Amino acid sequence: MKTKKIKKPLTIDQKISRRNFISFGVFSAAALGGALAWKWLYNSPIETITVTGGARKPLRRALNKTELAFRKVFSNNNLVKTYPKSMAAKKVRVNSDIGIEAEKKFDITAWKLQVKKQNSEMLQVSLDDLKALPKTEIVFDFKCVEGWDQIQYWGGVKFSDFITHYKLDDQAKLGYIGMETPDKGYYVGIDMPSAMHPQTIMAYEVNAKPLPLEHGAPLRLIIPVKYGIKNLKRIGTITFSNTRPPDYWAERGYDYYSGL
Ligand SMILES: Nc1nc2c(c(=O)[nH]1)N[C@H]1C(S)=C(S)[C@@H](COP(=O)(O)O)O[C@H]1N2
Ligand SMILES: [Mo]
Repeated sequence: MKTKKIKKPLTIDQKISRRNFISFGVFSAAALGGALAWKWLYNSPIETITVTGGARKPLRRALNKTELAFRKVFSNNNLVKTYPKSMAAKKVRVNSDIGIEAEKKFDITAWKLQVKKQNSEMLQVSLDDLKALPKTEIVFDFKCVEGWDQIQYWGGVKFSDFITHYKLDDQAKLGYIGMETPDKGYYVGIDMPSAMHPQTIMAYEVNAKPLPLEHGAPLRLIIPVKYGIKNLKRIGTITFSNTRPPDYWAERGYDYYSGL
């Protein structure tokens, strides 16, 4: 007769050491996995600096995938939260001044908005022309990637109204707009759906008064669906294209899309 081998029950101490052994194994495997993943990322190539720059290629791929996912659900029916005027900051924060530095000469009276169509036709629009269009006002929470936000009150011409008025609808069928300061020191690229969002305005007022120079006089972009970096101060030129226009901060590694 065959005798069945009877498993001896483990003692408490044996159970504990067995569990320790297993958890140590799991921990080591996880740690090794993490280390290998890190090494893989660390050794992965850095993207070529074009309109975006500085990130490891896999990370940029992840950012671009995220952008595509967000753009699929982005809708111009979704509005950013707005606030009563009474909640707007009286002292509006000034952040940075790239392309609008105070020591640089700028003749505000000579300024005209340069609109460059894709067929390289040029349109020149004065501030008075823009002020003659319906005014749109917005009070919203302005957010900077550097970690501050402030409820602010801006007024100007809705970008989509501007497009309609100047019969630029064919240009608005392209994928992007580019904007740059008159001195070309600061520039942004913006996907067309965000530019055409009903809360996107080209502002010439803050707190119901003409824009001060440090906030981008005579005209600046206010695009509540994006972080502050895309809200270009002192618009010189607007361009239209199907490829991503150059973008100051994207070239320095920030997310091109920079949506909220
Ligand atoms: N021309 C120009 N526009 C700019 C910037 C800049 O440095 N130069 N900084 C951007 C950033 S990072 C932010 S947060 C906002 C700040 O706008 P504000 O100075 O009116 O608060 O402007 C954006 N537009
Ligand atoms: Mo910012």
